[in-house]
Amino acid sequence: MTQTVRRVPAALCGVLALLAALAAGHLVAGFISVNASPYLAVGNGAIDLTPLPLKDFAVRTFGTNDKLVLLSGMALALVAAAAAAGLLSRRSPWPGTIVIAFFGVVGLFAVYERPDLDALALLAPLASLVTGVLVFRLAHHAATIPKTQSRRSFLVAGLGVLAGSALAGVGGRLIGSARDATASRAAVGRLVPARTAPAIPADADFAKLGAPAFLTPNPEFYRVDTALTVPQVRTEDWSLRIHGMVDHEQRYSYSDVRNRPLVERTITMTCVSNEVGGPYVSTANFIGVDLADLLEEAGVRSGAEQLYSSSVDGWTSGSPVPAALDRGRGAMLALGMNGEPLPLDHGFPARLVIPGLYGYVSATKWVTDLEVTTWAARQAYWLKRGWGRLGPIKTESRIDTPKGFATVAAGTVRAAGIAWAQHTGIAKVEVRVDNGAWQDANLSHQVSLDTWRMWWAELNVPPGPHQISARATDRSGYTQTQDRAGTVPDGATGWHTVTFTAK
Ligand SMILES: Nc1nc2c(c(=O)[nH]1)N[C@H]1C(S)=C(S)[C@@H](COP(=O)(O)O)O[C@H]1N2
Ligand SMILES: [Mo]
Repeated sequence: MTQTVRRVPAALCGVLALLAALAAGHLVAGFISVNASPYLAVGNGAIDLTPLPLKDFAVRTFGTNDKLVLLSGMALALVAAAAAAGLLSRRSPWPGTIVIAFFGVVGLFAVYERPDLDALALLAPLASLVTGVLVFRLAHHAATIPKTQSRRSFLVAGLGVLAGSALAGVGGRLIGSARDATASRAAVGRLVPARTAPAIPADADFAKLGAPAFLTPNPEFYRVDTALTVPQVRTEDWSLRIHGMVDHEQRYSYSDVRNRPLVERTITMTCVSNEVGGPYVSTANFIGVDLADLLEEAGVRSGAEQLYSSSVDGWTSGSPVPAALDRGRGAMLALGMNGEPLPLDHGFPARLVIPGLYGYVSATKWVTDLEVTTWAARQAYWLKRGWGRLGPIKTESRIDTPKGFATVAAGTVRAAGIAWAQHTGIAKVEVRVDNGAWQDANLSHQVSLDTWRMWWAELNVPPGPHQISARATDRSGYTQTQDRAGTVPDGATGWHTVTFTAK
């Protein structure tokens, strides 16, 4: 007759097995690719499966931290499930074994589903599965040894597993980071454009008055993507394929692209998930080549509608072919940003940038494949999940100063912020206090129609609680609507309003 395991050691058996399984998977993934780590693969799979409203909520609520929140939530859920698996196994090791093996299989599936990994990558979740089951059985066995020795042998086994897991986890991390793309990026050196962007004049921003700097430093540039771990692509492993409805399929290596005359353009990018007043808008000098040049070398056939681009991590985007070919718009295959090679999290070695379109339909990072096709033939990542097909950026404005719920001195209050209507241009920004009259703001120098414009104004504010609102008018004559719309399916609308107190 087998003996019943006490509750705490029973739960610990599950948790130890989990730790060992994750560590083993991470160690093996270190030799293949971080993305083969079953834990991360499950997280990435969860992102792709998350229903749209929840994902939009996560991006809005946690911003770039949504990934950390997801990983921590997963860790908590896994520990709870592992403890439960252990508790199910107080009499027989089998229920726990089955639960642990089931998690192992989920990990295998998640890695199998990743488009950027081959069969070899399955070794990582396989290592997790085998380790998890073995450690569970061993720990369970140690926990059932007759009372006198039980505590001690269980403790020894437990500490052994902990130490082994820590070593494996750290080892996986070290081995993995030796394989990442940092060194490859450093080897690229400075990218020198043959045609530089016009210098940004001193009156292009009102940074001293409380609006952002005109060019966003790379570390501050907003980041939005579905990648739980940043894809690691070395220039020597990268190539771009152009195929589909073209006359001559093309393939470019990194040096093929880099050795062409590079152009530089100042472009303001915006995310469709940006709420009114939100942070997902930034400006950089992008360095690269004209996308139209590459597409013309391939020879786009008539009837082509969609440029369907794929990232190395499987994310896809569909851009309208006319926008990609329009020389006046200046769509780019970008290699650099603000004088440097693209930062890893902004798409190194190469990404697309198409002025005037939200990032989800224009700005594929870690891009490796361009298929010229029709709208009917392919549905890109976010289109499948309910977002709009075309994604032109909406005319918007934001108040950066005063900050929400600030207290300021009553009297003359300075407000400052940004406005954007990429590829159309901003003509006017107006501000008002409460429901007072609209007043024209001072506008900064117009650098290009594809970039934001800064504004500032002085407002007369009596003591008390107040609101400031802003609205922009673009060069087509359109004034931002007051009607509030959420970000789904094609971008938020409404006036940004800031509540503050004057004393
Ligand atoms: N591979 C990949 N590229 C991507 C995305 C992504 O999830 N994966 N997100 C897009 C979206 S929604 C936006 S707004 C921009 C953001 O680019 P950034 O992170 O460099 O600011 O990248 C686009 N390119
Ligand atoms: Mo986006």
